[in-house]
Amino acid sequence: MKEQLSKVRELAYEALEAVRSSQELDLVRVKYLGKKGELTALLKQMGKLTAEERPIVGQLANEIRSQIEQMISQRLKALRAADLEERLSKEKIDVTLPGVRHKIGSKHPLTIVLEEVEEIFLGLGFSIAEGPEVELDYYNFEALNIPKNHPARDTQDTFYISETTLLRTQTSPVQIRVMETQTPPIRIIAPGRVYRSDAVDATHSPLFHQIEGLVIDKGITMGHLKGCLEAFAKRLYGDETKIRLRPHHFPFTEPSCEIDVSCFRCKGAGCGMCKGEGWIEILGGGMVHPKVLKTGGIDPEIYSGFAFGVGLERLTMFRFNIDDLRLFFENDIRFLSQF
Ligand code: 2NM
Repeated sequence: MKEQLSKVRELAYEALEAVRSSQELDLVRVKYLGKKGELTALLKQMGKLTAEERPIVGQLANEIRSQIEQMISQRLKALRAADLEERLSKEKIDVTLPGVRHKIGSKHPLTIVLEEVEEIFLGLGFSIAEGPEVELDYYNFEALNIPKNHPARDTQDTFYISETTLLRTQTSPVQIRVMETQTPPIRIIAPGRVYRSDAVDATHSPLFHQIEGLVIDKGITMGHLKGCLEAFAKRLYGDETKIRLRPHHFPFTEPSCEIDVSCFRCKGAGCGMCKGEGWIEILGGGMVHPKVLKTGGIDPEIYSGFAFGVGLERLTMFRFNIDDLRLFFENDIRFLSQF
């Protein structure tokens, strides 16, 4: 029996020497020390021994058990150390390797110019107003002195949602909503998406962006309109920029005008960008029609105001020398990544 015990120890030691992982080690532990293990099996045969032999063999068995256990914990330590060593050598990082470059996006050109325009008007004391893109016929047309049967209301030009609602064709309805809820002095710009039922080409899109402005106070004149838009044009296109006003017609302003800026490329001499004119039309404006003021709840006998509108796509095309409006909406990364 003593020899058998020594043999078990010898075999256990050999097996433990051979293990290469903690899982293998566990299997060996169970095989020799487990409930159905070799050592336990031997101890079950102790009944066959004499009374003198039993304590001696029992002590030996206990010694062997603790020797095997000690060996197991030694092996476990060694395996863990080897494990750590291997992980450390594998996970070594070479700080001289080039890094992984994260691609970050850039602002859309329309956003860049919109933010510039907003900054300019905020600097001139304006606030920014917003309103719904799905708008009532009343705010989009009626309140702006565009009565039923006016050509601007043609279903060819406007996306109607129902008899009374539509996609706004301009941001002027925002101005009416502001007139209804605020008392003068009013100084706001209303930037945002507008919709027209147009076919897509290099200069048309059913969705585009407008920035409209409104100033209402006592004693506001066309002179204020000109001074304000001249300051805007100079900040956007440079200090040498000039503007000129040409008579025009809008239903919601009287008098009305179109506003040209001197060509920032040729400084007025005439070039491809201004089609030889020296001037580029970018804005429309005028004095808010007394009927429109009244509809907005403002007394035209006490107050007057000017309003203007500008197309963001057109501004941006001149700003970055872009010749096709479709580029703004196609989301081609080769175009967008240039900004
Ligand atoms: C333009 C041209 C002229 C305009 C008028 C108004 C309102 F609501 F006050 F009457 N808002 N915007 C206006 C006037 C817009 O865009 C070319």
